[in-house]
Amino acid sequence: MQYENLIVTVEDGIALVTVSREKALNALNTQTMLEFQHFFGEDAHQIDGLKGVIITGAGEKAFVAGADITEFKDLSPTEGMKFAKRGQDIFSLIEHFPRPVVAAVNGFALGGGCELAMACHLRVAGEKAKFGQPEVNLGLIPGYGGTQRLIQYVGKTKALELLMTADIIQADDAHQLGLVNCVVPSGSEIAKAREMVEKIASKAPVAISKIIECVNAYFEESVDGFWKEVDAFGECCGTDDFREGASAFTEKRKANFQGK
Ligand code: CO8
Repeated sequence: MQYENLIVTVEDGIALVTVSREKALNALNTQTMLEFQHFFGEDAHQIDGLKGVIITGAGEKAFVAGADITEFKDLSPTEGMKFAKRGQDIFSLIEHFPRPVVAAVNGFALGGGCELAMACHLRVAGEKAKFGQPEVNLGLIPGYGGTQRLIQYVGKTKALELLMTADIIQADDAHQLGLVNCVVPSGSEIAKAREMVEKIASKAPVAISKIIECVNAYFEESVDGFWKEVDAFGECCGTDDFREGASAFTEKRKANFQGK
């Protein structure tokens, strides 16, 4: 697909996806959302030897400052539901992607931008990053999963506070709350995200994809996470990588995983 608002580059098996609408602080308009859908639904699955994906925002000011407010100010209730459902489905593609997806948060991550970061498996924040769900300022609530994911990371007490006050918090506070994995000097977010993806890529790929499935299962009402784990454990036992990992351990050498 020809992307207009996403810049996608692949280097050493790591895809870097940059949301590139700097003049609108990388706000997520419909085109950008459809591009995410295409990337995580199709294109990313075609990249040979993909180790993981890093998502960031163009420029120094914003990761993503939210959904594009100019696009949804006249939505009817039915249109609003469609908008929100489509966004949730797209972010779910990210959450269920079988390789690690890391948000390199380089500035404002507000509203849909914070929701995008939360749909990723890991979050690296630059020290100038700022997080918040300011939708109530607009007479709205988060629609791309924010009410459901924020609570998973920070717990009910803090989630209700952030969602109802619309407070914008600094990177260090986000780290203390468990919303981000680490805080790094501004400008080194992508380098740190790469380091994390490389580390994960040295492990058995099937096992990594099963970890993602099982952890997601904890939050899915219709799935018994413990059974999911039993099934996934069994599947891992059937992989060449399991035999390789176990042999490497006994032979005191580094495992050479093939993802099979
Ligand atoms: N949408 C569209 N344009 C935006 C957005 C946005 N979310 N955020 C910033 N911009 C634009 C501004 O309009 C401005 O454009 P212009 O230069 O043409 O006037 C440009 O980006 C620069 O922004 P500012 O001049 O405002 O920059 P400041 O440094 O003064 O302020 C802020 C930065 C604090 C980030 C400020 O821009 C701001 O508050 N932005 C809006 C943040 C926000 O409310 N985000 C949540 C949006 S709602 C949402 O995400 C809901 C998600 C679920 C949707 C479900 C579908 C129905």
